[in-house]
Amino acid sequence: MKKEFLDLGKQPITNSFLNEGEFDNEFLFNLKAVFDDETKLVSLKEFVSPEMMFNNVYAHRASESYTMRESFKKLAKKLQKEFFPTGANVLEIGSNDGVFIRHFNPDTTVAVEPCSNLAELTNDMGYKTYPEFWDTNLAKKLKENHSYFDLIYSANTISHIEDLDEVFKAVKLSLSDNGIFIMEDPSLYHVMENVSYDIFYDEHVHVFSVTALNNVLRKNGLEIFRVDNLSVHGGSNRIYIKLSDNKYQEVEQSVSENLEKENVFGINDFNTYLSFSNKVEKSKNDLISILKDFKSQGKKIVSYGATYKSATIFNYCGIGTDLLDYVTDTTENKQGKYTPGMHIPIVSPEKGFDETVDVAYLGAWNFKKEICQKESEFLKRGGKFVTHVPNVHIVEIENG
Ligand code: DWN
Repeated sequence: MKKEFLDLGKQPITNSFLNEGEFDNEFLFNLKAVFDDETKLVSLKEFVSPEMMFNNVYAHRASESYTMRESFKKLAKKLQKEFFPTGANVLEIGSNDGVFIRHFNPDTTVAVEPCSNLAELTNDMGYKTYPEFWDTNLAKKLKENHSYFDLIYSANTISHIEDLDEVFKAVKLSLSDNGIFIMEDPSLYHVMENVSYDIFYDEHVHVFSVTALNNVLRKNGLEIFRVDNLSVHGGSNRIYIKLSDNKYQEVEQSVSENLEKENVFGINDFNTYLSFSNKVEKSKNDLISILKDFKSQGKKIVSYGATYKSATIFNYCGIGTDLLDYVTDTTENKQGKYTPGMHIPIVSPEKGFDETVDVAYLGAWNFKKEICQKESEFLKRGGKFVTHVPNVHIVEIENG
C-alpha cells in the first residue's frame, strides 16, 4: 500500500525556464510523495509525462560545475583501472552533455539521451547517441546494433523514470555476463537527514534508499554488490549492480552496512516520514522568516543558481520577486529567462552578482564549498549566503 507523507503544493515543470510573455496557463501539478509499504520505495504520487520534462530544450548541463566534472573524471579513471584495464563496451543512460562518457573511447561507447539538444552535443563529440527513452525496446535495438555492454552507467537518471521494472529488465537484456551496472542518484537517507526536501520535484519520480533499490532489483534478477556514499548533490549513493547469477563479483560489506544504517535511521518505518514532513514545514517557515527579516532591513536579496531544486523551494514557500530581485546562473540558456512558477528573472553572475547584493539564497547549496571559494570577495565584504540545509541558517565563512 502507498501512503502519502508529503504535500509540497502546486508545482511547475522544473525545466520550464520561461520567456517573458509565456507565463499564462503554465502547467502545474500536485507535488506529493508516497511511501510504498511493500518495497519501501519513495515516489511521487502524481507523475508528469516524460515528454513534457525531457525534450529538445532541456536546460541543465552537468558540466557547469567543477565539482561534477571532477567527480565524473575521477570515477571514469577508477572504473577503467579496477574493472576494465583492457577496455570495455560502455553504455551510458542519460548522458547529458557528455561529462562522463568524454573519458571513454568513442569507438566502444554508446549513449542514450532523450533530450535531443543534448544528444546532438554528444553525437557531435563522436559518441553514438540514441535520442530515446530507455526501455526494453531500445535495449533490443542496441543489442542488434552493437553488442552486450560490460559497463552500463547512469547518473541522476534512473530516479527520473517511473517504471523501474522496465528499466531493470532493459538493463538485464543489455549487460554482459560479468558486466556491471552502476547507477547514482540522490540518497533518501541524506534527504531526510538534511531536510533537503527540494530534491522532490517533477523529474525525481523516485528518491532512492538502498533498502528500496535492493528490494526492487532483486525481483528483477539483479543484485547490489557495492554501495559508495558520495557527497555530491548533497548526498548520493553510487550503487554497483550485477546479474544475480554472476558469481564473479562478491557482495561487499558496504551493502549490509548501508542497509543496517538505513534501518536504524527508520527508513522502513512510516513514522520517520511523518516526522520528516513536520521538519519540512518548519524549514519553510524559517526560510520565509529569515528572508523577510533581511528584506525589512532594506537588504538586496538574490538567489545563487537557478537550480531545478529551487523551483520546489520558491513555489512551496511562495518566494517571488517580492523577496528576491533575481536569480544568477552560469548556464547561458537559462539567462534572460524566468524561473518556473514564481517567474523570477535569471541573469548571469557577471551581470547580477555585484557589490549591490547583500544576501544570496543558495539555490545550488549542493555546491556550497565551490561557490564560497569562488565568491570569497562577497563573503569578505560582509555578503551573506543563506541556505536551508540542514536547517535554515547563514553560511559561516570558515564552514564554507
Ligand atoms: O538530477 C538532476 C540534477 C543532477 O541536475 C536533474 N534532474 C536536474 C539538475 O538539477 P539542479 O538544477 O538542481 O542541479 P544542480 O547541479 O544543483 O544545478 C546547479 C545550477 O547552478 C546550474 O544551473 C549551474 C548553476 N551554478 C552557478 O550558477 N554557479 C553552479 C555553480 C557551481 C556555480 O558556481
